[in-house]
Amino acid sequence: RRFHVAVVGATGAVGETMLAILAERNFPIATLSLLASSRSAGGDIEFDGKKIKVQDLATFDPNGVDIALFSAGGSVSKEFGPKFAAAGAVVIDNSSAFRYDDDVPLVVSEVNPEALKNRPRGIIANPNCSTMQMLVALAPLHRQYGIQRINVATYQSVSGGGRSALEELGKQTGQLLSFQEIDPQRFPVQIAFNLIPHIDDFQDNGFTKEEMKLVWETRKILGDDSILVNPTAVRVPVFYGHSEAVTIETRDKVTPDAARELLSRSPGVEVVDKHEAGGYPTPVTHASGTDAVYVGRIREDLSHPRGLNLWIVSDNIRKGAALNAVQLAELVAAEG
Ligand code: A2P
Ligand code: 11C
Repeated sequence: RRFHVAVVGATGAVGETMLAILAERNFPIATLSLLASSRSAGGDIEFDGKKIKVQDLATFDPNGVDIALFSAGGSVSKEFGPKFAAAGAVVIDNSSAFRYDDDVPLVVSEVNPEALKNRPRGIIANPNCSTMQMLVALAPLHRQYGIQRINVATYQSVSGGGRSALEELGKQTGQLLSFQEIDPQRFPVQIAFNLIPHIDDFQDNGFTKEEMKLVWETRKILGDDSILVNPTAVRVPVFYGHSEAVTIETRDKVTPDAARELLSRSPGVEVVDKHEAGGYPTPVTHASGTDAVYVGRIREDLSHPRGLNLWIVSDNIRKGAALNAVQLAELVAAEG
């Protein structure tokens, strides 16, 4: 069977990668509707060698759509996601609009694929990129050794902020290298040659929403509200690929060798962990433009008898967003 697929936010950084991945993986498409705002409606996007016109989401009739991939921001998802679902589509939503609703499954394809079958509202939520890559690597360790606590500091690339954020890093870098003034718009302060410990809105508890997503989403996806997560989320001047320095404390001791062995046979994970120059993953040398979650720098926590350190790197636009959304669409398609 082939499906009528709609991509909402098709002109965005995630949307364009959803299209590339649908084509790469030969998703069984009967018809493809590309939707965005009225600003880009009427333009052409190439898909699998053919030009397709972008349509205005506001005036599009969702009847007949089987699977809709949404990545146009939370407010667009809140308004249009339920309308597409009511018209009969399965909505796979990349925004944070529905992730924490009890009747919306939150699914990482390698971790809890069975959860997507229970979707009373016809909506499946795609996790945030930083949680996604962390759990592809940590879920196998959790199943075998019981993770009790996670300390994580993220190093998140600007592409997480969409096309305008990519442009701002490029522009500021050029301006600063030619001794010009910069004028931060998309980030609160200078991002080129800088680090910003602030992603998404501040919460009452002093954490940012990006940090709290790591807490809320980890518990929901692993189905274990007892897991303690202590996050710090930092934006770094990298274009593509998020990195994470993670320390886990487990119920049962896991040695670095056992962790390397388990992770090297876990789906979606690649271990890159040689103790030599370049023997570890980085966003540029490994992650950018690829599908795996790379894990390196696996070593014992010197300060805790059941602690383990890991360095986890992945392309936030691919596994962190577009690829997982397409993998969820493949699971839905397999239902028939
Ligand atoms: P558009 O190109 O018409 O603005 P990014 O995350 O890279 O900034 O991309 C955001 C995506 O969401 C784009 O495809 C953008 O379309 C789309 N989008 C933003 N606002 C709306 C809206 N109100 N209706 C439909 N699509 C929207
Ligand atoms: C970032 N993680 O790197 C964000 C982008 O909740 O889907 C995705 C935000 C989300 O800026």
